[in-house]
Amino acid sequence: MSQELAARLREVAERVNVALDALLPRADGPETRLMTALRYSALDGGKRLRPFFTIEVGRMFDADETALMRAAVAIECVHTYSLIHDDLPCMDDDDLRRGRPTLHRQFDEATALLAGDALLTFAFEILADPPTHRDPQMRCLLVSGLARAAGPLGMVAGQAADMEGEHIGSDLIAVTRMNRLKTGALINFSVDAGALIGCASESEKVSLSRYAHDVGLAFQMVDDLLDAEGVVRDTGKAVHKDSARGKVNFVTVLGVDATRERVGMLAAQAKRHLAPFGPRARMLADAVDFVVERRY
Ligand code: GRG
Repeated sequence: MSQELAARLREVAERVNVALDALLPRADGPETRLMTALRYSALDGGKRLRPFFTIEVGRMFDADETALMRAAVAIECVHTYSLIHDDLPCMDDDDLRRGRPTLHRQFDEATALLAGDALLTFAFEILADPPTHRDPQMRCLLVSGLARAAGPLGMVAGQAADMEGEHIGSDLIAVTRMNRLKTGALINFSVDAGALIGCASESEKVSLSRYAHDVGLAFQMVDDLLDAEGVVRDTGKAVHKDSARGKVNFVTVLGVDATRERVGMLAAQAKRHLAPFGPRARMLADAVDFVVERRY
């Protein structure tokens, strides 16, 4: 990873943590346990890759930093909710996330369910509130864009398809569709939100959305490679889960070598979509290498 990208990722992660800490509700009394749980999951690190995409894309168009940060925080709230719910016993039943006990392990199932619900709904409150953008139309576009990416025709549909793994079999098209929805839709929106807030032109939005499409797929393929070949010390979560549970993913369908080859092709293609932006998109191009080379 280039030193400049490492510094940018660090800067975004630090600023996202500060913004999340300031925005997440605090309460005394009976809700204290829920609020502590929210903070356990939302403030416990993670790469903050989706916020990075929103902020970095927006900065290419000199977009308002407050709008970018609030959108980035909302997207990270939805991402965190999805991880909390995905880890629950009724879904993937995982004990480890980001190198620590999963939320239901640290607290209890009901608290984890509520913390996920709270983060999901809070994301839309953040986007809809006037400080996000002076133009209500822009706030509406952000709300509906995130709802579409995360909802019944987006991430939730992908998760449902993932749970029906045996019906997907080893059909590469079905596996690709499932992952486009489960992981790709939110990554796409994180890029699209930056372009939207930055008032990018229609052709710029299309190029960036194509970039996000390819990065999202490559990201998931690398996730599957890490599940097959990674080590818990690096990933901070259990590995070899999919094969052990009979789940389909890119590696179970294509094998390690062909998956890696496709990651390389997608990475090259993603960078080509950045050509119209020239050196302005240098960090987005470097982020492709980070996605491909990551060990966690
Ligand atoms: C429960 C509705 C619902 C959806 C869950 C995203 C998801 C759908 C499940 C997560 C399972 C998973 C590991 C998917 C693979 C891709 C992915 C989202 C990995 C985690 O994202 P990172 O690596 O996580 O960006 P950090 O910890 O860095 O934030």
